[in-house]
Amino acid sequence: MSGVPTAEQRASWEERGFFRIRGFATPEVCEAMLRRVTRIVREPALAESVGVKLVPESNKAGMAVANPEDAMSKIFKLHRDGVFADFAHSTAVVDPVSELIAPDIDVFLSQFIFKTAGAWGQPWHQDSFYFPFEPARPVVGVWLAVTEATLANGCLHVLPGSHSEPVHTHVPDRRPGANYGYFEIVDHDMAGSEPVLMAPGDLLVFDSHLMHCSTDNESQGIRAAMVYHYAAAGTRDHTEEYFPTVNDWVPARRGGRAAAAPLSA
Ligand SMILES: O=C(O)CCC(=O)C(=O)O
Repeated sequence: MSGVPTAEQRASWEERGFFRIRGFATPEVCEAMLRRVTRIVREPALAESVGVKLVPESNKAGMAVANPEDAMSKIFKLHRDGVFADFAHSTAVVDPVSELIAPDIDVFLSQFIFKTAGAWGQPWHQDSFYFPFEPARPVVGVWLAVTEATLANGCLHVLPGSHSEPVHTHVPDRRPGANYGYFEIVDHDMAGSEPVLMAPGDLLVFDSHLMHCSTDNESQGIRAAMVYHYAAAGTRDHTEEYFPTVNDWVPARRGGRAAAAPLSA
């Protein structure tokens, strides 16, 4: 998408730490993503061949559900697979993201978030807490609304301007039964936060120091999102020294153009 980021988006990036692109992905792409993850969750052999990591929704453990995906929180490591790889390596994504990072970038993390009815939100955090990298930044996240994101179904909330903060102390999510890997910031006033309401296909581009959270899904439907993270090629990743890692560094842009997506499993 040429002309992105626009001057207005660039100003929002500098001052607020994020910008939004309305109608970025087509309904067909969103539907294809949802169809594919549903197959992956229902077919263990497929999940294994794609090499994903499945993370169940902790607060639904042991609950009887109609379909396996109803109890699934996230699927990591999708960015080598079909529609997910195509999106991650598209010129429309990597060109604007490279303008925020460097000409040569890698996609190193991807996750599909199901957020089905009753799923809990993720508490206030900065993604860079999970990214002990050299150089530490810039790291850019892109959050694609696969379905609508509303106040009722657990949209994201962001604290504009918080990207200029260092990474704060994060403590394990204090809710009994909280999801695997959830940590939260408890030493910062989030009073200036705002919800990010999204239509299917809208994209949020955000700085990895931006404080953000999501609320519980109190609706009867799904609030699905596909999230990718990008950093400069050649970044040294120390995650393994701190956490079990699901990072998988794949070239996304080289020599001034989008790098080809790896062949799917
Ligand atoms: O989509 C959500 O509910 C939370 C996502 C999030 O906070 C993240 O990807 O860092």
